Amino acid sequence: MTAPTSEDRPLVMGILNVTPDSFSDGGEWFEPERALERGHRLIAEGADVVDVGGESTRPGAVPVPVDEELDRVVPVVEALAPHVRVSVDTTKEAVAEAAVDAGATLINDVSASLWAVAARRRVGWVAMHRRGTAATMQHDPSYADVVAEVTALLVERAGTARDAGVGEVWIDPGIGFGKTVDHNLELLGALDRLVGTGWPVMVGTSRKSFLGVVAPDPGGRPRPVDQRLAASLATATWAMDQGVGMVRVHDVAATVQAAVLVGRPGGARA
Ligand code: HH2
Repeated sequence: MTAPTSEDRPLVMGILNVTPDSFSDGGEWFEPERALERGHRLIAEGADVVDVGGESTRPGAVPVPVDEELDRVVPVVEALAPHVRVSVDTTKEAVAEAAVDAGATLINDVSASLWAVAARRRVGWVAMHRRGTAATMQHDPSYADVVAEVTALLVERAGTARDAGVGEVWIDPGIGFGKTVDHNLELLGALDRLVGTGWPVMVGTSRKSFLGVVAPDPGGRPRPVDQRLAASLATATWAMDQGVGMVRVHDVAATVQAAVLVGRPGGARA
């Protein structure tokens, strides 16, 4: 299974949320002009892929009707695709199809269910693990063995996708999607097992709430979302050092620096 990897470093996917309600930057890039500005900024900072999403996946997020999601996503994909590789962050087949028509070449699928679209359209596919939906996923998630269960599901889906003809498959443990703080830490601690499956691995920890809990402020309070850069960078660096091929982040410039260091010949991974 081949996936594009930079010769010298892991890939950095920059997040572009064209939503009014994403957990860390909801509303900031919602206007089309602002979204494009943001997209070009991510490119200038060195993003290898820009991930365009029109529906927040945060716990409790309100579902977005398909027409609304298309209106948010398609013009932005179309405008950015000539300049950078674009992925579409969606769970809807119609949105994935339209985004591919508009130039996206990777479907970032938090439901791990759209492999048939990727096969038909000859584009890449990210299979992310989640438990339940945005409405239910943080209702007391439990696993007998989170690492084994997540790995088994992802390997099964990746194999199905490959058998269906998808040539580029990524697997992603879905940090924060139906997982407690401890589950997230266990999964991060066992990234080598995911990498060991042989499938290219992608991870997204950027600004997620568990970071604020694990690395609180000096008074012991969970850090708010605008104070999670250091922890985001630390976890992205850890993931890349474990052999993860792509990290999904808000703070591209800083993460590219980390990726260069980790991936540098003679660097941490050599
Ligand atoms: N995390 C989010 C969204 N999409 N896709 C993958 N493959 N992996 C992730 O960890 C992942 C993802 C959540 O982050 P964000 O897009 O910043 O927030 P929201 O879903 O609220 O828009």
